Amino acid sequence: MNTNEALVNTEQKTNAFTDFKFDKKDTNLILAYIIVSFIAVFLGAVAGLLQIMQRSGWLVLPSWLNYYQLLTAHGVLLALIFTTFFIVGYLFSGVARTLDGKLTSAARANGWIGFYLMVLGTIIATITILTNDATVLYTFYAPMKASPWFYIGLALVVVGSWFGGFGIFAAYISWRKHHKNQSSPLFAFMAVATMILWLHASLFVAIEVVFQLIPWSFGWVDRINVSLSRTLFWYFGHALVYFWLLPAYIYWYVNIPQIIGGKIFSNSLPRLTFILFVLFSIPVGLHHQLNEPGIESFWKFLQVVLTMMVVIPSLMTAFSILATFELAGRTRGGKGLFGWIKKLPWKDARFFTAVMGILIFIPAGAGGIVNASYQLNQMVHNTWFITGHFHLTLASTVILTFFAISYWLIPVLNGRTFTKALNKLAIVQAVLWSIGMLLMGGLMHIVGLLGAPRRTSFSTYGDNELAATWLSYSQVIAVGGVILFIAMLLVLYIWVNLLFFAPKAEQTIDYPIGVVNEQAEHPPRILERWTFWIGVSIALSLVAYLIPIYQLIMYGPPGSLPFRSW
Ligand code: HAS
Ligand code: CU
Repeated sequence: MNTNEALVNTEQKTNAFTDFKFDKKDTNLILAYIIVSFIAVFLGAVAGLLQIMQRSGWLVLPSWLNYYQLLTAHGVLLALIFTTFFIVGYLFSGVARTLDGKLTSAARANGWIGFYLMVLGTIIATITILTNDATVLYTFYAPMKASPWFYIGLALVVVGSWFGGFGIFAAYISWRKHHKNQSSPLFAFMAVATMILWLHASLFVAIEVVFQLIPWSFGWVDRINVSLSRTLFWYFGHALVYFWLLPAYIYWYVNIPQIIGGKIFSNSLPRLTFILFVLFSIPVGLHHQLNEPGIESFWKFLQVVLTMMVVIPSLMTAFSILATFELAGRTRGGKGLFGWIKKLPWKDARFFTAVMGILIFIPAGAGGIVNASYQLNQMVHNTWFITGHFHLTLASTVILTFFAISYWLIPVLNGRTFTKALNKLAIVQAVLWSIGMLLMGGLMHIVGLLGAPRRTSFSTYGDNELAATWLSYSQVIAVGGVILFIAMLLVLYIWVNLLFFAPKAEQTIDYPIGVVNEQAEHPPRILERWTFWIGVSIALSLVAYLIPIYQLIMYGPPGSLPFRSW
C-alpha cells in the first residue's frame, strides 16, 4: 500500500455530536482519576508553602517534620501523582469523546485496574514519606535510601499508569478495526502517542526500581551501582517531562480551537510533532547528567545534540498555535497586523488560563535550552536555576493548562455549570498564579546564577556575604510562594463548586473538539504506522544509550561497584 496515500479525515465527523453526553460508566472512571489528582495537588501545595517558608527563614519546622521530607512530598505528590492521575483521566475523556463517544468495556476495565493500583501505590508511598522513611526527593537518587515500601508504592503507580495506557490502546485498536482506512481522530492519535512514549520510558525506571532499588533497600544486596541507577532514572526522567507537556499540547491543538471559535490549522503537522516527541524524548536523558562522572563525554555530547532536535517539535507547536489563534481572531473580525489578538476571547478562563501558560513557556523553554547547552550546564546544574526552570515549565505552562481543562471537563462530566462568577474567579486565579510563579520561578533563575544551590534547607552559611544576597532574594521568592498558595485555594474553591455546588446546566455541555480547517491536507498514512515509529524510537534509544549503559554495567564508574566485579 502506498504510504503517502491520504486517509479519510474523521475530524469533521466526530465533531457532529451536538448533544454529546458521556456514558455514566465513563464519567465515573474519569472523575475518579481527576478527583484524586485534585487531592494530590492540594497536599503537594501545602508542602510547597511550608518548605519555601522554611527555606527563607520565615518558619521553624516542628521537630517531627523536616525540610527534605516536605520537599519529597511536594515533588512526589505534584510531579508524579497529580500529573499522572490528571493526565490519564483527561486522555480517557478525549479518547471516549472522539472514538465513537464512549470507551470500550476493555478500556474501562483497564482504566479501573490502573486506578486502584495507582491509588494503592500513592497511599503506600505517602505513608513512608510522612513517617520520614523515604526522604529521598522525587528523583530518589541512590545512594540515598528509602524504605522498600516507598519504591514498591511508586512501582505500583507506574504499573497502574500502564493499565491506563492499555485501556487507551484497547479503545484505539477497537476503533481502528471498525473504521478501516480512516485516520484516527487527532485527540486519540495524540493520546496513543503520549502513552507509547510513557510506556517506553517508564519501563526503564521500573527496571531501576525492581532490579536495583528494591533488592538493595530490602538488604538482599549490599551495594548499588549508583551511576547506572541514575542513568536508568533519566532514561525515563526526560521523557517524563514530555509526558506532562504533551497533554497540554493536546489541549492547545485540539480543544482550544473549538473554544475560541477557530479551526485546527492542520491535521498532519500536529501528528508529526507528536511522532517527533516519540522519537526524540528518550535518547536525551544524559542532559541531566552532564556533570556526572563515569559517562564518556562523547555520549553526553551526542545527547545534547539530540536535545536540540527535541526542541523542534515545540517550535513547530509555537508556530501552529499562533496560526490557529490568528485564524480564529480573523474569523471573529480582527483586522490589520495585530487586530486579531484583540478579538480572542480573553475573558474566557478556559482560554485565558491556558494562554498564560503558553506565554510563560517562551522564557521557560529558552531556559531549557540554556540547561541543555553543555558548557552552560556547569553554571546552572544543581542550582536554583533548575528549580526555576521546572516551575515555569511544569508548574506554570502545564498546570495552568490543566486548570483550564478542568473548567470545562468537570461540567461536561457532571452537568454543572462553570458560572460567570466562577469564570471571573478563575481569571483572577490565573493572574495570581502567573504573578506568583514569575516572582518565584523567575527569581530562582537569577539567584541560581548567583550560585544558590537547589535542594537545600535554610542556612546562613555562617553569615557568608554571598549567601546573604541569596537570602534577600528568597524573601521575594517566598512572597511568590504565598501568592501561589492563595491561588491554589482559589482553584480548590472553584473545583469544589464545580464538583458539588454549581447549578446544574439546562442543556448538555459539549466537549470541545476542534474541527480541522477544510483546506488542510489529509494526514499521510505513514504517520499512523505505530510499529514503524516504535521501531525507530527503540533504534534511536539504542544508539544513544546502549554503549554508555554497557560501560556502566561492565566496568562501573570510579567509586561504584559494577554488576560484574573486575
Ligand atoms: Fe527541562 C531539567 C532541558 C522543557 C521539566 N526540566 C528539568 C527538570 C524538570 C524539567 C522537572 O538540558 C528538573 C529535573 C530534576 O529534578 O533534576 N527542558 C529542557 C529543554 C526543554 C525543556 C531543552 N523541562 C521542559 C518541560 C518541562 C521540563 C516542558 C516540564 C513540563 N531541563 C532541561 C535540562 C535539564 C532540565 C538540560 C537538566 C538541568 C540540570 O542540570 O539538572 C525544551 O523542551 C524546551 C522547548 C520549548 C520551547 C518553547 C516553545 C514555546 C511555545 C509557546 C509559544 C507561544 C506563542 C505565543 C507563539 C523552545 C510552544 C502565543 C501568542 C498569543 C497571542 C497567546
Ligand atoms: Cu530533560
